Formats: sequence, C-alpha cells, structure tokens
Amino acid sequence: MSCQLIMNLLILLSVLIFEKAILTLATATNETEITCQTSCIHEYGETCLNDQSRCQCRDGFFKGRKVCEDLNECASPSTNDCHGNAKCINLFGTYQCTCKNGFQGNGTHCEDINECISATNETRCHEHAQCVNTNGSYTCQCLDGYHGNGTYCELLVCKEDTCNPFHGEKCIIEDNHLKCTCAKGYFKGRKVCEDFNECASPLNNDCHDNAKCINLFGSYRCTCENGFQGNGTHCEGNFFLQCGNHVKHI
Ligand SMILES: [Ca+2]
Ligand SMILES: [Ca+2]
Repeated sequence: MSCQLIMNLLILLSVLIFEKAILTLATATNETEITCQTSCIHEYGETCLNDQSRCQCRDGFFKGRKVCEDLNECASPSTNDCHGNAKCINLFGTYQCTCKNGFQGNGTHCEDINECISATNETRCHEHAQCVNTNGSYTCQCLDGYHGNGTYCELLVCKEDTCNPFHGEKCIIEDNHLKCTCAKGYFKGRKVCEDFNECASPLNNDCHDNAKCINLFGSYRCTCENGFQGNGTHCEGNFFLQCGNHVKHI
C-alpha cells in the first residue's frame, strides 16, 4: 500500500472514532435527562435540577429523611407573606393567605371593611342606631333617647314597673339609660330609699312659725296651730278665737 492510502485510512479511522465518541456522549446525556426527569417524583415535591444531574426539593418542600416533605409556611411569619390581618392556610407544597373577617384584599394586603358605608349596613344596625366603624368590625350604638343592643333600640320611657314608687323610687333617664333614684322626700338608705323627716329641722320645711309640721311618708304637712288660720306655710291669728280662748282661760 502506498503511503497516501495508509494516511487516508488513518484519517477515516480517526473520523469514525470521533463520531462514535460524539454519539456516546449524546446518548449518555439523553439517558441522564431521562433518568432525572423520570426518577424525580413530582407528587413528593421533587424536581429535576437545571443541569439534569439530580432531583431536588422544589419550593414549598424541604428535604425530609427520605423524601421531600411539605414545608409549613404558616409556622413562621418569615416563611410567608400573609398580611397581619390575614389567615395563613398551609397547603401541600404551598400556602394560602386569606383576609380575616372584617377585612378585604388579596391576603398579602388586607384593609378594614367599612361596614357603615356598605350597602348591607341598613340591615345591620337598627333604624334608631348609629353605625360606628372599627378596625375589623363595627358597632351599633342606639341614638340618644333610645336603649338596646344596637341591632334593636327602643325609645327610653319610664314605665310604671320600672321602679318601685312604694319604696320612694322614681325613674329618670341618665346617660341614655333608665335609672331608679330616690324621689323627693326620700334619701338613699342602706338598701332602699327611706323617708326623710323634714320636720326634724325647720331648715327642711317651710311651715310657718305658728304651724305644726307633720312628717309623712315621702312628704310632710304644715297645719296651723290652734287659734291660727292659713295654709300652714302662712298662718294668721284668729282674733276672736284667741280672745275667746284667752277669756276662757281666765
Ligand atoms: Ca405548605
Ligand atoms: Ca370595619
């Protein structure tokens, strides 16, 4: 064989060896791809690395003892972006943020719902109540002159059975509430209202000097002394009667 032929054969052999090497490498890469993609268990939170070399846990999972396990993102505020007024709900491989009752938003941002300007407010508070918006809620407060829980308000009216007049009580409206207090002529005793004796001191009655003060339950009465006439707060002497008595005594 000529030298030229031998050279040609060597070149051909080199080309064949190179192509075989390329083919072997390509086959190996394909096998790696197939191996990685098929061996990673997506349901267990695994995913194939970008370089196709091996499986790793994807976001939302962490490497457990054998397989990837769900990460509870709700266990710590550092692993979720839920708003302070949102509930974090752990899910398999992920989590969900839901605004708490009384707030609205996408979960990562929640703002108070102003229930007092929403369309359904009319049904929430009574017609005689005022709606007061609060952070995450609202309250209904009965208007002045009404009492109740806000969802129902009734006119404040002192009724006969509200207080016990036989114990000297009278009903008043104070701070938008019905209240029993001691009526005039009574004072607050240890338990109930007790009669005040206006006759014990002339400072506490307006009986005339010539009148007799008679204490009554819750009141008092002035009666002109014998020999005097009047309404008790003013008594005038009866000249003839006085004279007659004088004569009689003599
Ligand atoms: Ca989770
Ligand atoms: Ca609110």
